[in-house]
Amino acid sequence: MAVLECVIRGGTVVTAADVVRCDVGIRGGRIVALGDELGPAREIIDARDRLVLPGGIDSHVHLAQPMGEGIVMADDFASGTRAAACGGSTTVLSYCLQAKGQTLREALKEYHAAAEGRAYVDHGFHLIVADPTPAVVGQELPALVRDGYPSFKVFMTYEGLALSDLDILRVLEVARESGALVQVHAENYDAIRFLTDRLERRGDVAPKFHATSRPIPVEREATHRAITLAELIGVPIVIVHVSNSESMEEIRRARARGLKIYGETCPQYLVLTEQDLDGLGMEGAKYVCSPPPRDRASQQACWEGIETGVFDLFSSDHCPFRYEDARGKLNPKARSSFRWVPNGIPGVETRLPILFSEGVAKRRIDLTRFVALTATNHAKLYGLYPRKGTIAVGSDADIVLWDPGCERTISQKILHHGADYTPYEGFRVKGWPTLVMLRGKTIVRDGECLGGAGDGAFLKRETCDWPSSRSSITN
Ligand code: DUC
Ligand code: ZN
Ligand code: ZN
Repeated sequence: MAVLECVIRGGTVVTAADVVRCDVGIRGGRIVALGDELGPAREIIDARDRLVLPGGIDSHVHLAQPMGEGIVMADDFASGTRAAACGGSTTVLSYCLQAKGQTLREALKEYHAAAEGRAYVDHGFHLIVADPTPAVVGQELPALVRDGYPSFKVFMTYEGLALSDLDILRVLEVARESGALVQVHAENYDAIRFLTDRLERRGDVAPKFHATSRPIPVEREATHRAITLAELIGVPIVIVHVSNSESMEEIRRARARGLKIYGETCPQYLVLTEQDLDGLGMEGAKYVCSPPPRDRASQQACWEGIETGVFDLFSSDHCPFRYEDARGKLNPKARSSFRWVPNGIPGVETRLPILFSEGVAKRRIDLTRFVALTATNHAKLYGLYPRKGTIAVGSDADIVLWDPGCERTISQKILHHGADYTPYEGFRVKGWPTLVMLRGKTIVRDGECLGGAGDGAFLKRETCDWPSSRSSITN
């Protein structure tokens, strides 16, 4: 057998199924051997006292997305994927937002141009269907699924983005016929508009009223409706960024009826609350995202969803804006109403440390579940498995050495994203990535980014057979 390029020696290898002490042999960017005392190799990496994890997959990331009206996202493909790498994620699935009047192919051309030569980690695109003309839905979408884009996102809220139920049904039907998976942003647009208008009339315009304008029933109703539409068509969907127990209950009830409904939650729903939006002056704008963080009871419910399998996916919903910036959170109109504060917070670099620390170190979940939630299930649902999301012979050598005892305080000073703040400033975590490898190349070592813009490749993804029950993907 030809000499190995690299052996990761003596670590504890974790997959969604097992925790095994063994070496990992790498050649040509792939894992080619798992076993004891592998070698010889050109490079030996000592992994004693380290967990050896599949590279994280963050399937919900917004990068370089045009926001309109003088607002600019804080991360382009370079800074956003560099931050992903430093936080232990080796694949991101980002969004390609169709503008009104634009075809999806035109939109994709722009996003590919933005990513080309800039990405530090591997990446793919979900297609946000914002202008569902008959040609887009009937011709473009099925062709794009075949071309490697087998996932769409539809919005039930936002000016210029919200689709009618009729249009959502049309998109869901194409998904069923083509094998694509549809993500749904479930919030009731008319209810938010009504509540926002009423709050503004009363002069309740501070950032904290963002949460008041989108209470739990707004999310629960839309979740129920999205599931009903999926049930009518007979197609699986993912309810993304779920924030509370009532929406989770809709997912549970749907599954009890035999539907394939997948659930995603995010760090902000585990460790932030509505109180964070109630800071001095405009400080609360730093936490404005949708759905908004809720209360302690909702945090607890989301933890139960992580533990019991309501959630299959743990993603960041990284959607960064600078705070001290007229093109970000503090744009000229933001002080006049929360309505104008851009929605979204950074989180791609802190996703894994927060879940590991709060979940694994505090014994809420075990290591296999951590890997399923942060890597394997993303690969399985979005057409990347087994190339990505696991440590197995034949898989890409996307590997993270994780120090489970390393204690860090999350701070803007140590992060690599393009935002000028982190909503998790001062948050103490236990567990941090010490080495990150992308297809056999070390791109991060001891906090230093060694990778380069252009290391990351575009991933053409496949359609997949949906697991027949959630338990088959979530272990
Ligand atoms: N939805 C997202 O998925 N991300 C940011 C903002 C939003 O509403
Ligand atoms: Zn959304
Ligand atoms: Zn998002």
